[in-house]
Amino acid sequence: MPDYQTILVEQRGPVTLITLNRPQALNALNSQVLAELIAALEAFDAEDTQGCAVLTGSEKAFAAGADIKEMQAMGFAEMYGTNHFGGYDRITATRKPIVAAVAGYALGGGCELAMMCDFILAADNAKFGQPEIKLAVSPGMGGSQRLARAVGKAKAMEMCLTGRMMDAEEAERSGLVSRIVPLADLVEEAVRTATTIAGMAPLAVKANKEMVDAAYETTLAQGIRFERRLFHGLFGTEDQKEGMAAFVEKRPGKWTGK
Ligand code: CO8
Repeated sequence: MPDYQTILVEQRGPVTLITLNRPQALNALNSQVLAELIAALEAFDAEDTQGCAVLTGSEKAFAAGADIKEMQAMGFAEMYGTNHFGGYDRITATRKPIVAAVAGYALGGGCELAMMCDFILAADNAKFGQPEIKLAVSPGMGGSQRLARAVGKAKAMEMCLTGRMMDAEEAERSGLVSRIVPLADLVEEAVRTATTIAGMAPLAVKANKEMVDAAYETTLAQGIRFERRLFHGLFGTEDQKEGMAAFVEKRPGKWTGK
């Protein structure tokens, strides 16, 4: 395992658990965190023994945003010229699923990072917000777009314009998170959920992720056509034959990933 400074990475069976680890800055996301996160996720995506990742932070903060101290002095030329934080697109390019396990603050870039994952499990103390407006800026890593798609325009607009935080209950009610879990169980429950996903046929996992994601990118008719083509395509896999035979023979399937 490479020697990361700002994240911890461990393999729990088929699940890669990545923990943001800058407690002194409430896991604020700086360039080093981004570089290490991308490296860890690319390694995870390429490792055949790993089927699903969990991304988490601490009990107090998943991540309190992009690192304000790092950005403070930057000007337009540096931001635009280096496409600052454009590298986060590489996180959503991960083909295997990533579950965000969010406890405490998920603010600004932290909320945006959680929303880049495939779904969010929230601890009962989780708080989500896009408070960038209080710094006289705006979301810059997809927050205005993903939050609006997740919770609708009214809540997204209010949160972006006022910086108001949403607690776990409201986040679940609004569709931002899939479920609320007691804080003490959060990481174990996320790893359990990720283990379930990792136990599915790998090509079907990738196809399911890709088609749900397509719902955000296409019209309904295009999305349905895309789903049907992928569904048809899965009938060309060995695992489809095995999965259906296993059902008929009343036994668990054994996947080859082919
Ligand atoms: N960046 C840098 N340091 C931070 C950040 C941050 N986002 N958040 C907290 N810290 C640091 C604090 O400065 C403090 O450090 P120190 O002890 O050296 O003073 C330490 O973490 C602990 O923080 P607090 O003392 O403030 O802890 P509290 O429990 O009192 O408050 C809060 C917790 C409410 C979370 C508070 O820390 C806070 O409001 N943080 C900032 C939240 C915020 O504004 N986030 C948005 C940042 S901007 C952003 O994310 C833009 C994303 C898009 C970028 C795209 C670029 C292209």
